[in-house]
Amino acid sequence: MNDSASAAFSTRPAMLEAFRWFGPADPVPLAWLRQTGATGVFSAIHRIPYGEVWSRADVREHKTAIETAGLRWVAVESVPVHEDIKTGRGDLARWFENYRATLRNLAAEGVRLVIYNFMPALDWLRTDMRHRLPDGSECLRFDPHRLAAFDIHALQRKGAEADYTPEQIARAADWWQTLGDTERETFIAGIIDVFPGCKWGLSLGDIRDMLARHAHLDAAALRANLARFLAEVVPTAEQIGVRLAIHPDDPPFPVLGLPRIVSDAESIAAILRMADNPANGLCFCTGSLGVRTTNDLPAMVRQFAPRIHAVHLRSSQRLPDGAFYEAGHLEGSVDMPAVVRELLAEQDRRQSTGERDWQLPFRPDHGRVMLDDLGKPPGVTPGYSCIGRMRGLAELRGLMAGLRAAEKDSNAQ
Ligand code: DNO
Repeated sequence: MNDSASAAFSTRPAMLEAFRWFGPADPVPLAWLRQTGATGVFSAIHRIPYGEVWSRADVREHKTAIETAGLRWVAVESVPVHEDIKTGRGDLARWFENYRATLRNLAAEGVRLVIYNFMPALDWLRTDMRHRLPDGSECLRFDPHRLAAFDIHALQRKGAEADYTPEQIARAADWWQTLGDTERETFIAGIIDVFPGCKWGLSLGDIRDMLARHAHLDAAALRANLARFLAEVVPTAEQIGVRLAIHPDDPPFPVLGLPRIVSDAESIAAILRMADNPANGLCFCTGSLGVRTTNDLPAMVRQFAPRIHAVHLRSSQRLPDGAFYEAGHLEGSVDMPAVVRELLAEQDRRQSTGERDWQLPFRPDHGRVMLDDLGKPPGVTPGYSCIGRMRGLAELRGLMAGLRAAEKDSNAQ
């Protein structure tokens, strides 16, 4: 084989491996991330309150910490969207201008990929942060009847019953009865600690207030508020070379009476049309989208390919009663090889057309608590233990290497 022929058959690059880092308070330090073999970091400056500007100095400091550890800040996850923008009430002009200012400061420091979500009030939600699997490891799990127990018995939301089936309501009541006071407290805290990246110490009263602020909001109104946000920030993003990537709803259906608008191919297509511009893109999260039986993930990658800017790889096992738990990265209900094959095809397209930043960054999303991490919680952030995510990364790395090797073999034939 001559040199040019061997170049044609050489293995093409895998996607860019990244790990999430919650900042200096993360119990998994940057030095460990480096040892996983990942080269990129998805990270945010969590200490800055939602809506406030990230100054250039803040950005530089965060970036320097990552680079000093030998890693690269490939995606901001997330620049949070202030709640007023989602509800459409309040000092919107200020929040839009702050968001644009943050994007400008990030771009000025060379950070040009920004993930965000548009889930009202709550980020992701599970009903069990420590579900024990038969092999002794632990994972995150969602059970509709437990959410019903939270909603009806703990939160006592008016009209909550209407959102559940009679079976779920009965199961919720039975299950709630089995819990003692301490168990109830632990269960409630697990749900309302909103976002494990930043513990806000919220109370049930705070959640009631948050929900009340969204009471007037249906899916159409929330969608209109997202369209307004995009109209306000996408032109700036485009001008300064920043790509925005919306994260899907997790779980991908309404919870606690709150609308969800980023859950399937149709809703995502509508969002991408709101500003038909590459700066308005998607964070493709297989874990979130894979919970909905009707979502055909490989087809969705093909449909949205050029607009996918960041990727979360993880799989959930769906159960017949609507529950799901977070399975191994190559197990569960997601056809991971098929999804990754499509993503690699898109990356190849970008590389061959000479696009800047052609390599698609992904992170192994969530991971089990296993081995030496068992018993460490609450020190370990739910979903973000080191060893479980590293297992996921290793499996995904192997999957990509295998797919690339198979391509090489078929090219050679
Ligand atoms: C959960 C994450 C989400 C995600 C945000 C993006 O582990 O995937 O919290 O970071 O929704 O804004």
